[in-house]
Amino acid sequence: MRPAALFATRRPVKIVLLAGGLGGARLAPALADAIGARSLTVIANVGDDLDWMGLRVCPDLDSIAYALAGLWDRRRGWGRRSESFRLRDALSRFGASWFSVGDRDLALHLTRAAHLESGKSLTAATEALVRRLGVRGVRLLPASDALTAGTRLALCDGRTVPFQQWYVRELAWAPVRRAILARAPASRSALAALREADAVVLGPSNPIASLGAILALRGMRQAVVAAPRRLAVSPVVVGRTVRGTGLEHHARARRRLLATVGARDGPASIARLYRGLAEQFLLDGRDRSEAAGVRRAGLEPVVADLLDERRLAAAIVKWARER
Ligand code: FO1
Repeated sequence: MRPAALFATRRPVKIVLLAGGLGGARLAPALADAIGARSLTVIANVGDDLDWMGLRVCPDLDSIAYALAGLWDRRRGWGRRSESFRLRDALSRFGASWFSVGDRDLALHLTRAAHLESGKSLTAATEALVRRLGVRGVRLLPASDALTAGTRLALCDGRTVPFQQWYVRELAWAPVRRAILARAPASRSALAALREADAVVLGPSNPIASLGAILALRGMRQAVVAAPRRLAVSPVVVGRTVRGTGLEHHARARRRLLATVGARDGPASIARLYRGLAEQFLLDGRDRSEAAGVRRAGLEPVVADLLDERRLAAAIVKWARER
């Protein structure tokens, strides 16, 4: 007789990934390939959302949607590939275009506006958009359907500004005193996905502006903690040099925001922010020296290659399947 264990079918593991734009767009497609698209749900930050020319723009949801559809502009780190900016250039004549919306991207924002105008929730609008982009299997959910104002930042110079003004218009140069995160209710779709999850992954995203904004939503933190297994992924690899203006900009924003809670931009310090939320913390092999600090923060360190998405996804799936 054949040994039963060899032929026992493995129950699919349901993973929920909480993420911002850049970290989510890099990891979600690789994770979908590694675990199977139907086993993955992504809950995206909406704290970065803005009202642009009367249209709701959702940078994090959209980056992840484009990435899952194979359309994301990886080099730029936002928006879609093969983009043109004729509208942006035309708008600049009128002195109003620090936020560069691409021509093709605009089609998505207009369609979302029509869905929202017809009474659809952001969850339902996102589902319709993602389907039209050709994404199959993976569910992409906004962290909230009820956000009326996104993240605002109280700057050290005394001003309080919307997140995108600081991040895009001012390139995240101004030191920040405090991030003001919205306390709107978490979306029912996100809470339902978390209830059904076998494993929750706090993605390699900004711990304040992305994950902090998701976790600040009403009901979210309790739903995450109730999940059977929870892993946080370091958003930083200390042992590599960040090159490229886009990545430097992103890292500067993270450093500035971490400083508001007295944290440093390194795995051990970031792990401390996830104490009581995650049980394990995934850090890069180049940052192995931080493992003891991660353990002192109360999380069990797991080492993987964070710069190679395929390997990172494989390490997450291996962790999720461990019992
Ligand atoms: N980021 C920029 O640095 N400059 C832009 O002009 C810009 C425009 C933009 C338009 C649509 C969109 O979905 C995202 C856009 N982003 C832009 C990126 C985005 O605002 C940030 O990367 C995230 O909010 C930070 O997570």
